This record gives sequence, structure tokens and C-alpha cells, in this order.
Amino acid sequence: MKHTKPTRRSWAEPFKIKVVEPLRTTTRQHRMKAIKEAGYNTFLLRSEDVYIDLLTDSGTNAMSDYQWAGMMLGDEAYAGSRNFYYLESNMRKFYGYKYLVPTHQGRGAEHIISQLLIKPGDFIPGNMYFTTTREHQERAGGTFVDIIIDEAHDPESLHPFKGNVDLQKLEALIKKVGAKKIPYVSVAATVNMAGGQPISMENMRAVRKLADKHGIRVILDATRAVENAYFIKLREKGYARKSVAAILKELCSCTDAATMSGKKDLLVNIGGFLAINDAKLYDEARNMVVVFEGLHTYGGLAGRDMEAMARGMEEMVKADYLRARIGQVEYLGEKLLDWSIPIVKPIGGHAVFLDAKKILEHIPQDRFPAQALAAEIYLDSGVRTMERGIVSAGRDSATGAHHHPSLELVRVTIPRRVYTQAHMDVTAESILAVYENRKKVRGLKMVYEPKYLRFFQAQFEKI
Ligand code: P71
Repeated sequence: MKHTKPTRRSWAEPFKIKVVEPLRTTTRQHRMKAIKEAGYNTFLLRSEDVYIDLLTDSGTNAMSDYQWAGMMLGDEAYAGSRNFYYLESNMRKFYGYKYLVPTHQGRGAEHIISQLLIKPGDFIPGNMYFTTTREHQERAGGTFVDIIIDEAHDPESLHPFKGNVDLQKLEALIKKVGAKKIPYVSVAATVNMAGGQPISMENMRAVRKLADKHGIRVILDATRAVENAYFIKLREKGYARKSVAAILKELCSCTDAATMSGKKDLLVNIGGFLAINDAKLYDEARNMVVVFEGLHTYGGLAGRDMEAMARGMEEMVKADYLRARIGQVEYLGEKLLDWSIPIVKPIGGHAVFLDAKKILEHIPQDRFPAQALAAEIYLDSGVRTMERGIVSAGRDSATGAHHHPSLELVRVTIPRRVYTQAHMDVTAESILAVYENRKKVRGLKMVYEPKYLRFFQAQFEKI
């Protein structure tokens, strides 16, 4: 093999491996049967039939020895666990909100905030929908309105902050429906469905200012806010010398509360929380959590899970960790770009997103090109990815028609600290093999469609 001399010095994972979990390889024939039985839905595959699992970065992280050691210090008291108080103090230290309500995961927090703040007939503007977030907003009687900048819907746009809110769209909505019908602006950092794209600090400040002018709350989806803070450090003027920890706190300070899925940035396998500044709202949330999750000092979690989250906060902001984390995603993305495979640009924080609309241009969106592409990649190599297109977008709650998102993507999601660069190579080569045979891939028809969040359990057949 020929090796060209490097043009820059490499980074490496800032850890060594202490425990390993064997991977299983399968034959193509085995995978053919497995994906067919799963109705061509990668969510319905058994993990045992998967080789490299890039379905999600959610709850799939590898914990450190420091976190595992903390698991043994779980205080499993029903009330007042010391792990809760440690998590509360670290949440204050790293995110800066006053009050903490733990939940079993992110959607538990979304449920509570939506039920408390949204009235039937309300509108909730946000920088692109997220599946569970919108579901809870709609269940509470609200209507989600997309106010992300247009560039976010264009996979080719190189805008450095494709997660930004279009302030004119927000202002137009306020004018149209009135501030009283907008309980809050829902801002995500980074934006998952746009391709893991960040929002800039400048834009976040401007959203705060506009919301203040009209007395509207701003609620942050802080699920991947650390990765967003890292992009601000790299890309935004004036932030290169600031620490990610300082940037994260500044970002949160522009908002009134946050929902959090700890299963991403916090480097754990389960957990989440709601973080709030307003004492009255906190009081209501703390009361509601006992109905749906558990007492307000555990919120559906074991003490050890809270300890692991608290310790994960200390690790998530470290510069060497983030460089390797984002660097690994970039490594995979650049490889695919070198081979001219269409992906969302710029490369995002948690995943590389394949542009299924372009790759399978012979398959119309109603025949689920991204769903078909994810199934085909699994078939080729056992690498599991996720559809993020028309199936994920679901149906319009008012008309019942399919939403037709402009982005029809397959997400190749990288768990934190789990896979090596060689796994990225194998993954890239499988995607290339499928890309080269793309003309042979056929569309799908949906033969089973569940009522809520259909992408999880829908089943398909080949056309
Ligand atoms: C991801 C997930 C997990 C997931 C959720 C829905 C469909 C497929 C996979 C979860 C998020 C998220 C953001 C920005 C809230 C949640 C819910 N992401 N906000 O990307 O990305 O958190 O899963 O802990 O309930 O695979 P939760």
C-alpha cells in the first residue's frame, strides 16, 4: 500500500481500551433474511444481527472508568439520593440553570415542559422539528412552525451555522398569531435533523433579544449543546480562545430553560433532565414529574445513573475528547467526500448524513429512498444506519398527508468513544460499494404504519 506523507499532524483517541465487546459478523444471506423480517426497517433489526451499529449516538456511548467507578457509588435511596445533589451541582456548574428536574431520558423532559407551557391552539416556533419534540408539542395541542434559515434545507449549502433561526420568519409568526399564542421559542443546539448543524452565539443572542421584546420564553434543547459549543469555538469570531465550558454556559444563559437527553453529550447510556430558571415553573415541573417519571430527586433514574451523568459532564467539555469526537465524524465524512458521495455539508457533529435524494435519484420520495438506502447498506455489510427523511417526518396532524421534507437522508451516526478509525474505514467502503451499485436499488412500499412516531415500527416491502 502506498502511503502519502501527512500534511498535518493527526489527533488520536485520548483514551486506551480496557474492556472490549466482541462484534459479530454475518453472511449476506443471513442479513437478507434479517432485514426482510424487519420489514426493511433498521429499528426492527436485532442488535445481534448488526456488525457496526451506527443507528444512533443516543445511549450508545462508552463510559469511562471514572464513570463506571461512580456507578458503584449509587445511593439508591427513594428520596434525596446524594447522586441527585451532585448532578444538580454539576448541572449548575456546566449549564448554569438554577433548578434541576431529572427525567428518564430527553422525551420525559419534553413531555413535562410541553404539558406545562403549551395550550391548545398555541404555536411553537423552532429551528427545525425533532421527532419526539414535535410529538409532545402536538399532543399538548400546539402546532410546530419551522423557523430555521433556508440554508438548513439545502444539503449543499456551506453556511457555517445552518442551525440558525431566521429572525424574519420568527418575527413574521409573532406578527401573524400574536405573542400570546407563542408559549416559547424552541431552540436546538446542534440541530439533529438538519445534519448535526450548530447555531451561532450571535444568532442565539438575537433570538433572546427578539423574544424578550415580546415577552416570550426561549427553551433550549441542550441534547448536543456541547458539540454546538465546540463548533462555535472553531467557527465563530471571538471564541477561539474561550473554553468550550465557558461557551456552553454563555449559550445556555441566553435561554430560560432546557430539555436534555443525557444519552448524547453526557456520555452515558440512559438519563435526561429538565433545567429551569423560573422558580414558579420549577415548582410545577417538580410536581408533574412525580406523576410521570418518579420523585423529583430521581425522575425515573437509579442513583448510579445520575452519578454517571454528573461525571460525564466533567468529561464532555474536555478539549482532547471533543477534538477526537468531532474529528472522527469528520474523518468518515471527508472520506465519502473524497469519493464524491453526496452528503450533507458541512459535516455535522454527531453523524454523517447521506443525501438519499441524490444517491437514489431514480426513486421518488413516496417510495422511501432513504429507508431503502439504509436497508441496502445493512445488506452489504451489516452496518446499521437510520432513515431521516419522509418516514421520520410523519404526517401532517391536521390534513393527514405525508410531510415531504426537503432533506431525504440516511444518518450514519457515531457513538462516542466506541468505534475506531478502522471501523470508519470499513463503513465508508460499504457505503461506497452501495453507491456504486445504486442504480439497482429499488423503492419500498409501506405495509404497516403505526400511529405515533411511525419510523420506529413501520414495515415495508420491496417494490
Ligand atoms: C437520536 C435520538 C434518539 C431517537 C429519537 C427519536 C427517533 C430516533 C432516535 C433524541 C433526541 C434528540 C434531540 C435533539 C430530544 C431527543 C429525545 N435523539 N432532542 O438522535 O436528538 O431524547 O431519546 O433521550 O428521549 O437518535 P431521548
